[in-house]
Amino acid sequence: MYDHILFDIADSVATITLNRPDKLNALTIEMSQELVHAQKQCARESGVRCIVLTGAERAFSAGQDLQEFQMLEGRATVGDHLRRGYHRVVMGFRQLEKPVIGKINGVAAGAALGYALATDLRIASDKASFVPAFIGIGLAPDSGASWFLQQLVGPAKAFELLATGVRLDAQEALRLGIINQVVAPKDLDSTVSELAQRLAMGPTRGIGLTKRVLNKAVGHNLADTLEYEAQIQDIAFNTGDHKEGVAAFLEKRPPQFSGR
Ligand code: T3D
Repeated sequence: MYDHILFDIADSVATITLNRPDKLNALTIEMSQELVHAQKQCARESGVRCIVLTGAERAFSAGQDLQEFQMLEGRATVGDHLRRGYHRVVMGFRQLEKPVIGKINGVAAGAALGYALATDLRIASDKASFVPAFIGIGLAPDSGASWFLQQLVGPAKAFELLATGVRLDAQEALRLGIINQVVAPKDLDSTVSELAQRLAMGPTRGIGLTKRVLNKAVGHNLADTLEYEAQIQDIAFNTGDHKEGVAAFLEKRPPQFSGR
């Protein structure tokens, strides 16, 4: 069905794999289109309750395919290229009201660093690395890398990383708060799979609304956020999973969340 990604749904978890391993899964226009298509399917299908984003073989992704990039010259502005492709993918992950795990199996560079940071939490192999590669080719950050990094590490560190393009190993990324966990390569599949299953069995609407409120809180003051939280809680309060959670607590049994 797709040429540049793999897409698989099993046990309520959708796995999207960036799949151009001979080019370190470098990003193309076609890959962006396929990612947007897959994101829409994940949003639409109630049977999908968690999404995992990863790369095939040794890399997560080397960012924009620089050969394709050269061919684009003169055809569209870079800004339009970003708007049509990367922006839709990044916003797609942020607006998907289901948990998205970044399974960072290898290097994540340039725009692919933006994709990794657009996930909700990141589990990395200790072979993974993070390269804000934009500056290496004389570009400024895009794909949300400036926004995400500044949120995660603060402005001074974000500037240092983006202006030097330094390659961070997984342990350093963990220390800086860029990722959630580092595991041995042999444990990456099982760690992510267990987490994905746990999230997929959770109250999906409540998790989605949590994501919505966190997205909104950035850039708003406390008073506005309190009001928005109240509006969101009205929605969460009316879900079946909320009723089930309360009933299970009172009946002293584990909850059976349905995602509704
Ligand atoms: O509108 C727009 O699109 C602008 C948006 C731009 C967003 C961006 O993503 S800008 C950043 C683009 N990416 C880069 O500049 C990264 C370039 N690659 C690297 O710096 C390194 O390859 C890595 C740090 C990612 C990995 O290093 P390493 O040592 O593990 O692998 P390698 O030996 O450098 O690369 C392996 C092969 O992949 C090699 O090909 P070969 O020699 O085996 O035939 C290399 O040329 C190829 N490759 C790596 N990155 C890319 C790539 N081919 C095309 N595009 C790439 N980005």
